[in-house]
Amino acid sequence: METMPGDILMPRDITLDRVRNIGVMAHIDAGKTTITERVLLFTGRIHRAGEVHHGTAAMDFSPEEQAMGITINAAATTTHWAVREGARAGQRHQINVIDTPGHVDFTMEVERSLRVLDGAVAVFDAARGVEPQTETVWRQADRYGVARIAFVNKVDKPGADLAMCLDSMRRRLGARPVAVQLPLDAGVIDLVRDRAVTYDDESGRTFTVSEVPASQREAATRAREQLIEACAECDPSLTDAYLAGGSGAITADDIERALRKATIEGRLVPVLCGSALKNRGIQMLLDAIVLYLPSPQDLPAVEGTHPDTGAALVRPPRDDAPVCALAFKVVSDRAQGTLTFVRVYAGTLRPGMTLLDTRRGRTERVGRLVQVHADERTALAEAPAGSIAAVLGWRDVRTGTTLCAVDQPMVLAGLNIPEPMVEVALEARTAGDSDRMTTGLARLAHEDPSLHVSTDPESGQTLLKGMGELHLEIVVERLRREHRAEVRVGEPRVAYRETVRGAGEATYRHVRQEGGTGQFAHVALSVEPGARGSGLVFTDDTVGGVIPQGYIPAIEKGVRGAMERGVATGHPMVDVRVRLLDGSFHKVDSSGPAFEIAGSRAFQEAAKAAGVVGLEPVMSVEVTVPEDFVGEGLASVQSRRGTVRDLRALGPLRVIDAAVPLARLFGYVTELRSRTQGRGSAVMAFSHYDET
Ligand SMILES: Nc1nc2c(ncn2[C@@H]2O[C@H](COP(=O)(O)OP(=O)(O)OP(=O)(O)O)[C@@H](O)[C@H]2O)c(=O)[nH]1
Ligand SMILES: [Mg+2]
Repeated sequence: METMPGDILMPRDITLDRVRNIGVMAHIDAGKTTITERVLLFTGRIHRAGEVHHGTAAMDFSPEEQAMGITINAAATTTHWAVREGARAGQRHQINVIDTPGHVDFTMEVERSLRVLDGAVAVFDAARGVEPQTETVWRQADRYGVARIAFVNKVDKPGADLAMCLDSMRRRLGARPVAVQLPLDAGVIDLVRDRAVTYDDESGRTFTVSEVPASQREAATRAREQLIEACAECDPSLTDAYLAGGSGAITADDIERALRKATIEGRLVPVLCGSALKNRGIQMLLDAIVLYLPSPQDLPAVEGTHPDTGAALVRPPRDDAPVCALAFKVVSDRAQGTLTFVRVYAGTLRPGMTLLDTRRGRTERVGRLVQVHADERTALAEAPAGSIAAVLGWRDVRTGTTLCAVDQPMVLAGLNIPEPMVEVALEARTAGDSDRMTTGLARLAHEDPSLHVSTDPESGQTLLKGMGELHLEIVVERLRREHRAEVRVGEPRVAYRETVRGAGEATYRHVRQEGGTGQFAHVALSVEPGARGSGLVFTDDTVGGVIPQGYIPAIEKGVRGAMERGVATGHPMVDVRVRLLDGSFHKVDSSGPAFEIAGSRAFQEAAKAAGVVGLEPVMSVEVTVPEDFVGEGLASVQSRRGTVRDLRALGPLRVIDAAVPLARLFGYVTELRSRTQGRGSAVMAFSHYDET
């Protein structure tokens, strides 16, 4: 659905300090989509909240999401909110929200969202606290410096425990959480304003403010002291007032100001609580998004480099600056064409404008510009600095590409692409299916950089690599539904890789003399292990121009190609540092291709000298079983080469934290259920690569 002119949004009707670009992130099932749905409801963006478990949530709009009741794609929306009291009372703020998936297989969606967002709401299940994928998304947010507030959801559930949640955030995330609310039966205690907020009915639309009930007075006073102390510690301007007059000398506005600063600096995480399903706590969550999370203006000017010179550049988030935007998501739809989501860091995007695609060195025209709400689009006259918008019709712009003013080029850091961990072989049913499979896969891989398509050199089969079984299943389903390609799918296998164990050196001379033309390239290089996840780090340490600069990229290309093919196990090699040490060239016979061959061969020999080891993904698995089934739970982990790291009680349940190789996890959940009469459950997240 698309609303056309007439609805064109007015340019910059909201100043930059009133914009919030936020994500909702958590472990699977914490309630992110339910919260986002309520946010839309209480801000008047939608008039009836859909439920995830009925397949009617606006944000989970794809047929696969509706059928499975989980989020697969990061979905964007925009809404508005004004806080009712305090220093910002009555100011209309624009909140751009991205609801992210929690399932480990869709970690790419979280990665790309956090890359462009300024703040996030981290959601916790009140009865579970930090879960394995919470740790992953928390680290992703750390990596991109995204400020966070926490929402402890599902306080209506038996076993809900705010103190346990705070404690697990401290222990497992190394975070510094500070409660700004305590749960009540039908509402919360607002610690900032020291009062109770109780909802009038189930709809959650209206609530009554009253004194903190006597039974909670002591707990509320203690929690409020802790909140004020935490604020005073982070804000020197409050410290003096606090030391002189105690907490009585600190006003609600003081607390809000100090908390905002501490949250933006990443020193504190304000913690709210509520129940999205029961419509509790959403208005105060919206207030907290406005009050504590940063606007684009609160962040440092965006940093990048000049594409040709590599010189460092910064650009302020101003509407009149030269445009600089990052493409972070591509969605292709057969009916509607390609939609490219961009975060505008500087300048103003307008339809008709020509921008430079810094990856391809080509220009792209901005055709139609839209604001996206789930699967609806509204035409935009412009997208100013700090906004998130989408461009229709770019076919070749890839995720992670910087688009900028043609005469003021600037490249931003791209995004981290997770390594695929599982692969399957695909076989098209008919020749027609084969063609449709090829085009379909190309489109799907263009949307999703965590999906890799290749051809097995031996069998000629199409290999599909991705983050997990579910990820690949969804791709096959979309091939069938969107691209009408029927395929047979092989058994899932782990995508192994290799790396070097130690350091090694090698020299290779590539010399050919055939007829009149010769080939000459001579390369000496060293390899050593690199940090996990670093891929290839290549440096040129040669001196005195022994190899002309123009041949260095060819050597690196040769090394990269050899890594992709693998040196010893046939699996791709990762995480090595390569230094080019020495070499020589011939004025006539040397060429790029000759140096590429020499680079590749020298690398293979150096890697063999260093010692090659296989690597396999290991997952953190959290197994939850009733107390009587602890033995079965432990046995299920041990029988799959797992290591138990921790065993703890969670009310009447026992939680086993284990590390288990992914290769041994296919079919695990089904086995666990049958061993525990259906009462055990397991969730997992990527942990690390281990030697095979
Ligand atoms: N009891 C209770 N259940 C809730 C609450 N919020 C959400 N749920 C339920 O929890 C389930 C998961 O909710 P979702 O909103 O889909 O969770 P999510 O975090 O978006 O999950 P993914 O996107 O798949 O990672 C649904 O059945 C919700 O109805 C709550 O406050 N209390
Ligand atoms: Mg969801």
